[in-house]
Amino acid sequence: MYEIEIPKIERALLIGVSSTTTPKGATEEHLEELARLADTAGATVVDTIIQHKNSINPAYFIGKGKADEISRRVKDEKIDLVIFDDDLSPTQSRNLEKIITCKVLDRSGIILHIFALRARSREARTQVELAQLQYLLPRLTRQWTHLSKQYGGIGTKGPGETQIETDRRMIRTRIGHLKRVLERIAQQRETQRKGRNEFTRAAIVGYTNAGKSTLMNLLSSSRILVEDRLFATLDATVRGISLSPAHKILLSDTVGFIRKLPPHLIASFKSTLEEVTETDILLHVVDASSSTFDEHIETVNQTLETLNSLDKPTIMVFNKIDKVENREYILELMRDYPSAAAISAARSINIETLKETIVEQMDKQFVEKTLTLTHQKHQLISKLHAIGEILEKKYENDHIHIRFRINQKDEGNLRRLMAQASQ
Ligand SMILES: Nc1nc2c(ncn2[C@@H]2O[C@H](COP(=O)(O)OP(=O)(O)OP(=O)(O)O)[C@@H](O)[C@H]2O)c(=O)[nH]1
Ligand SMILES: [Mg+2]
Repeated sequence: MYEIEIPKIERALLIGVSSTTTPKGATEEHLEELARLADTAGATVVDTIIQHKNSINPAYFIGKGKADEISRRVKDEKIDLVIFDDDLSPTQSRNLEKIITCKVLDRSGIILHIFALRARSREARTQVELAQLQYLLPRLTRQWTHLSKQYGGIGTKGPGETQIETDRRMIRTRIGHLKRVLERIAQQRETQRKGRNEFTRAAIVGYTNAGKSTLMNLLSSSRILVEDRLFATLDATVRGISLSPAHKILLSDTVGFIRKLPPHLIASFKSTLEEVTETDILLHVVDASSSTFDEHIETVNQTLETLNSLDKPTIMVFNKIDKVENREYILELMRDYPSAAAISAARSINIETLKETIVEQMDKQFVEKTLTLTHQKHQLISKLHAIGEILEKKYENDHIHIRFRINQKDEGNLRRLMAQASQ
């Protein structure tokens, strides 16, 4: 698998830009998050630099003078890596790498690197490699060359071809191959999903590190990896849970979102993210103890919008309330989001309330039906129990009148059952 290399002793310098639209305070918060990303990737942050600039330099992103200053610091302070919080165009990265004589990465580059470090399953590894190669293709400079060795000498240099051209050609071939592999995996997933269609499905979504996997583990008694690091989860996990005899759901936990999640990643993680797009209910988990949680909500909503899932029935779940000292603040939150649940997944606080909220949401998706059966068909009742909740049974002469509730999704099952019974 191809990986963007980070040198062994990774001393990193972080660069952010503030402007009238992004004040210094906001840039500082973004850089704090970038420092966590750098730390997750294994680098040590030496310093952060903020430049105030209202217009972006198309050639260097920051001003040329600033780039020269960074270059001097890289030499003097033995920096191995310069990370920009904003995404650099391929031209900007190439120009900067000419001035700054160490590796230059942007936010997308570092996120891709973390995904590569964390990907375990074959699917996640394939998805990450595809996103990395698509990111790399337009940025290929001399320092990335000799990929041919990595791919076992397939397609060695043709006559008159430069090394960069050879590498580009090989990357394109590899991208084509990875896309085909992912298509096959997507088909398998689709088949698995078909078998689960009759259940109500809920997906836990939210900003990275919000506590999604902690909540999943609590609700389903699983042991998914929980870590105080970004992007602990890259694979989707699905578990069946029973909230009440009539309220069974399939719950999935999946990859977290972050500000400026690279579009290549969203595209290549399509099949994992389908756990989100194919769901009936979303549980949007928010770290209520974060000072920037509004921005997190906004980012998650924007990502859901790109996945065409913003209009799904959503339960807001404010997590980590054990870390919020100001009680008044939580009350205020609940006034702003009256149908939300305020919980602590780690301390198991208010989990029953959350379950009730999910049940209420499910009930909105249920329909009430009545049936009249002859006594001979009373064995149908036990089958009805399996797909719905019986609310009332009335015996009258040789008939039974039944009033029951059924998930709209199960109406197909009901029709099949009735057809069998009338044969
Ligand atoms: N204090 C406190 N910490 C929590 C709570 N819920 C989760 N955490 C901690 O927050 C960190 C992240 O939790 P995870 O469950 O891994 O978060 P996630 O949303 O799955 O994160 P990614 O998979 O990385 O996107 C861990 O250190 C958890 O122990 C909570 O209710 N209170
Ligand atoms: Mg997780």
